[in-house]
Amino acid sequence: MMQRFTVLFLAVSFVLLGFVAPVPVEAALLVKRETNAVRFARGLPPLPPVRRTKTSAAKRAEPSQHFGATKVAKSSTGRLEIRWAANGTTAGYVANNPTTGPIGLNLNNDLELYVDYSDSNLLARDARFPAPYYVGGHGDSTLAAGSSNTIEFINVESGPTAAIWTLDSNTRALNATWTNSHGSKTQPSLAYDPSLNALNFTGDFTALSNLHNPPTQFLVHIYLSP
Ligand SMILES: *[C@@H]1O[C@H](CO)[C@@H](O)[C@H](O)[C@H]1NC(C)=O
Ligand SMILES: *[C@@H]1O[C@H](CO)[C@@H](O)[C@H](O)[C@H]1NC(C)=O
Ligand SMILES: CC(=O)N[C@H]1CO[C@H](CO)[C@@H](O)[C@@H]1O
Repeated sequence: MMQRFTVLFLAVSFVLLGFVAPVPVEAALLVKRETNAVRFARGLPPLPPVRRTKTSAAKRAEPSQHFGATKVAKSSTGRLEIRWAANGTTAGYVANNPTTGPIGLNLNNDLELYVDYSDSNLLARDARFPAPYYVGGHGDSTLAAGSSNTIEFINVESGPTAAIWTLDSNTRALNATWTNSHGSKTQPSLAYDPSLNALNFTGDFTALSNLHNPPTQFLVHIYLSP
């Protein structure tokens, strides 16, 4: 019924336009306008407006899970990519180094470490260094706002100093939650010291970087990359 009507309607439109072709834009607009008029006559609401810009279409295509809480991945595998917070470019990948383990980046043609992420843990695959094989934090210092204290980013036994990670399934960012020995929790930042090629957690990156002028520590973010 509707189809037949549309065909008829198109025919009428062409007659009205006097078969002057090609006039695709006007024809389309006319059909659209008249169609809404017809819809009104039949007691229907107007058709939704045409989306004209690429931007609005792109915005609609974005997954709605960006809003609200982080979408957490259950398990995944990848390399540990370190990006400079200052500009988002890759500083390097955590190394699978036979002597220093995973404390630094693969600067000297070291192999990159692959890890399995699950249950808040990062477990090294094919580690070339001796056990332990989880990637986490080691140290007795208390991490807190206002304190330059650090905890080493290093290979650890399974347990509370290993099960600290959350993987954002959208951005692939790994976020740590560190529990201090007296029980307080903090979401530490990661600092990279290029001169030591070492990563450390800190509760207050500003306090840590203020220790040296010029600073020796750089704020970085860690991602699980394919
Ligand atoms: C990004 O920032 C880091 C740290 O400040 C710097 O060493 C590096 O050169 C920067 N890279 C680019 C491409 O700007
Ligand atoms: C997780 O880490 C990323 C990059 O380090 C950061 O941008 C993001 O805000 C963090 N998310 C949460 C929930 O802390
Ligand atoms: C500032 C700081 O605490 N740096 C430490 C980071 O971690 C390495 C090894 O993992 C230590 O040697 C540094 O002293």
